[in-house]
Amino acid sequence: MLVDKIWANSADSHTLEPHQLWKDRLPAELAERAPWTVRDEGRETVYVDGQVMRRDPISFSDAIRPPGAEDVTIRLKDLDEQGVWGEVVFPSRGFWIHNMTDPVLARECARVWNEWCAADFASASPRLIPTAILSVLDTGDAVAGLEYAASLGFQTVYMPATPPPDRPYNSEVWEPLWAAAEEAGMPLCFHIGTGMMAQIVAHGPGGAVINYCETLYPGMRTVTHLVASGALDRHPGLKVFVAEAGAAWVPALADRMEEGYRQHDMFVRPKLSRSPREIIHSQVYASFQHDPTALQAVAAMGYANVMWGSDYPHLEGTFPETQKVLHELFDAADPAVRERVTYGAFAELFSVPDRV
Ligand code: MZD
Ligand code: MN
Repeated sequence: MLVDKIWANSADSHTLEPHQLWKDRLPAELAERAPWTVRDEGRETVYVDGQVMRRDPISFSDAIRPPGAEDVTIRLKDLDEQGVWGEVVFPSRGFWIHNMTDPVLARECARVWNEWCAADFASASPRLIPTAILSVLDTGDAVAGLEYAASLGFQTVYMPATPPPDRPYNSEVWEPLWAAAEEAGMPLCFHIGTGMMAQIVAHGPGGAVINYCETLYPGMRTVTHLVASGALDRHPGLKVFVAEAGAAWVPALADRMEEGYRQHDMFVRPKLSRSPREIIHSQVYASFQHDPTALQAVAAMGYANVMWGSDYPHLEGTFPETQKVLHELFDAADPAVRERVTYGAFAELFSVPDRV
C-alpha cells in the first residue's frame, strides 16, 4: 500500500564545510590553529588551536558524512526523498570554533565560515537556513558578527550551549548581544555538544549513553541562565532555540523555575515582569528527532514551541529513515500537534518559501 509522504521543516541539520576552508582563507598564523583533522591507524584526530579535541574511529567519522553532507546538490535530493522541505543548518567543523580561547582566531574563523556559507551553501536554495557562527569570547565581536551575518542574509545565528567559563549566559556582559539580536529579529540557536564542555565525561560501562545524556544539561543551563537573569524578560522579542536536546524537559524546567522563583522569593533577583513559565512558553524553543515525549509536551503539557529536526546527516538523526520516523511520530497524533511540530513552531522563527 502506498503510504502518503509526510513533509516537514527540520530545525536541525548540519553542513560539512570544506576541510581546507580556513587554511585557504586565513593567514598562516591563524590557519595553522584552525580546526583540522588527521586520519591514521583507523582513527580521525581533530586538532583545534593546537589541542587534540577528539580521536574518533574512522567508522564513526564516515558514518556522519554521507555525500550530501558536503555536496549541496545531493543534499537537496536527499531532502526531497526524505520529505524535508526547509531546514535549519548548523556547522560541523565550525562547531570547534567555540573550543578556542584566542578571540582573534575565533572571530576570524567565524567570519570565514559565515562568508563561505552565505556564498557557497545558502545561495543554493532558499530552503536552506544556515546559522551563522558568532565568536563568544568578546561581546563586541559577537555583536559585530551578528550584524555582519544579518548583512550577509542569515536569518539566525548559532551559539555554543556551554559558554566560556568566565562569561556565563546570566552575566551582564552579554546584554549588548541580547539587545542586538532582538533588534535584528534574529533568534539565537544553541546546539548541544558545543562550547567548552567535555563531550566525553564517562568511560567504561555505560559510557556512550551517559555521554549522550550529558549533552542535554548545558542546553538546560542556558535556558535557566537566560530566564532567571532577566535577559529574556528584558527583551521579549528575543527568541532562543535549544537544538537536539529534545523538548519534554522544557515544561518540566519551567515548573522547576516557577517553584524556585516563588518559594525562594527572598533570595530572587532580579524580579521578573513575567513569570519564568510565561517567559519560557513565549520565547524558548526546542527540537527533537525521535522522542514521543516531545509530542506529549505539546499535546499534554501546553508547551507549543516544539520543532522536529532531522539532524541530517548525523547518526543521532533520522536519515535515511526519515519517513519511517515521521510516520511513527505522527500517524496517530492529533493533526493540530503534527502541524505545530512540523511547520507552525518553525514558522515563528524562520522563513522558507511555501512548498510547491
Ligand atoms: C560535532 C557533539 C554529540 C555528542 C559524546 C561520542 C560515543 C563515547 O572506550 P571508553 O571506555 O573510553 O569509552 C569512550 C566512549 C565510547 C564511551 C566515548 O568515546 O561516548 N563515544 C560518541 O562522542 N559521544 C556525546 S554525543 O557529543 C552531541 C552527538 C554525537 C555527535 C557529536 C559528537 C558531534 C555531538 C558535537 O559537538 C559534535 C562534530 C563535528 O560532529 C560530531 C563529532 C564532533 C562533535
Ligand atoms: Mn544537530
